[in-house]
Amino acid sequence: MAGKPLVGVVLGSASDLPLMGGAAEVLDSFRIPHETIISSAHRHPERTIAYAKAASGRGLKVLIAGAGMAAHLAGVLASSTILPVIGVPLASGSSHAANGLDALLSTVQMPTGVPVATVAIGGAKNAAYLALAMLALGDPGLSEKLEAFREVLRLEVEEKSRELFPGT
Ligand code: RP5
Repeated sequence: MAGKPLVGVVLGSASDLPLMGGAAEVLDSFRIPHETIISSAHRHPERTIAYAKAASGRGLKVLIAGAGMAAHLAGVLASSTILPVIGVPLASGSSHAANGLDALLSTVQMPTGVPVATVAIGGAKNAAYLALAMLALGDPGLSEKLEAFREVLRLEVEEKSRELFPGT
């Protein structure tokens, strides 16, 4: 999406891309400029910290971090910026033994004062919707679009109920 990015999506590895594509998809559908980079809390902590430190000055408003296994990416980003950081735990990597529970706990269990807003395992789309809700606080146009989107969800529920259970 063209324009100065407002949302930075950080992937712990190129192997996370297929699991995180939903975030860009949602941001694109609301025409929110965003960028994606690959970094790593463990393989390249310096790059991760430098990205987080520069983020606010570059105009980014929210960071989304997707990582699997011992997923400290979102936490390391949060250590180095006061921008809101949304963590997406992923069921990824060479070991599927924990099905993403390892990443969930690594992402969500942050020390007091340095929060990571953690979504569900594989919740890339919801990370983007949460980022949109944050951006909408200062953007009435986006706020209206989100309201309209929620109305579509409500109508879909009613429609599905009518279709499967006539008269409801
Ligand atoms: C994590 O380890 C990454 O976020 C990825 O989910 C997982 C495996 O990475 P690769 O070995 O596929 O690069 O740091």
